[in-house]
Amino acid sequence: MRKILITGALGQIGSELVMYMRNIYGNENVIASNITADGSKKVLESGPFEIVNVLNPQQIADAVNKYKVNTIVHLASILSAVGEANPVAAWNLNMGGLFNVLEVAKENGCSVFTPSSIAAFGPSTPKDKTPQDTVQRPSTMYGITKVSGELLCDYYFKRFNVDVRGVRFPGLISYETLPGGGTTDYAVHIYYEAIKNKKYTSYIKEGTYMDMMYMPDALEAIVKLIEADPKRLKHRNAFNVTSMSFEPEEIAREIKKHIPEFVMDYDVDPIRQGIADSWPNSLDDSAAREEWDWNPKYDLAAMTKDMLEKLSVKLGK
Ligand code: AKB
Repeated sequence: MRKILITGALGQIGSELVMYMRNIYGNENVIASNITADGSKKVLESGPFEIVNVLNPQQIADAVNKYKVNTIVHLASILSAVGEANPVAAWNLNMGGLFNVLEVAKENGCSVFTPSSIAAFGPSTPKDKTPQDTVQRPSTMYGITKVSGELLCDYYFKRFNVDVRGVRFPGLISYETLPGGGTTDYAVHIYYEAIKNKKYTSYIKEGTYMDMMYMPDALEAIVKLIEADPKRLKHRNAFNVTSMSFEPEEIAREIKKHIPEFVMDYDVDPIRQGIADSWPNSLDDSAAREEWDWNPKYDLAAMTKDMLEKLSVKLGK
């Protein structure tokens, strides 16, 4: 039976992953942890919760020992835009946290899942249908921590046989918890503003394509890869995964089908635009499809319909 510790459990992915995993593995077998107890009541009240600062290895080890954890899902991380505003904090948290998790996993025989990102690619990477194995020279601190993290995960598997798995997530779109300072966040904010004010000012320029994914597909990807037959995995870490690639005009057009009065204009943020310009337009995720049957369900139209329905209820509109 899996006993799973999730770090960063009150963040955008964590707050949904905890509930998704509790449903599959049982409430008592999924231990949520976070640096503060500030966030989703559902997560805090439906099963075990521990305060864990991933920069404190003893706190990770204590939670692992207390609950006899055998699987760690490590999500605590600083995203791209916040990382550019504070590169030192991004390096310290993203590298220090991952290192501590891998060490605790090695000492306690745990397997690990941790996400990388499309940010692990850079301006010299092929932009369209970016291959699984290609040039990785990112130009952001967040991206540098993601490539370094991919290498560190490979190292712990090859050197210490720690079963570390992961995907390169694109921008994740969800309605439960807001993302915390990424470049792709516009594709979440646009839905909130469409419902609240019927207008949105995009900080990302027209014509900028980035990969995106709806949260239900992301949650399924995590569990599918954790449960995948290791004999089939040639890559193990840092699988390209994607569901859709669009630019701001396309998401606005899709929203207009449901809210005809919706209008969008632009006030481009040079920092986040620069980050977006350094990332791929679209990924080739065939390795994930071949090795563990990755097969997302939501495209832009299906996601937009669901997001608008769910958010209207949440925002009481
Ligand atoms: C970000 O925009 O920083 C994240 C990511 C793509 O990793 N959403």
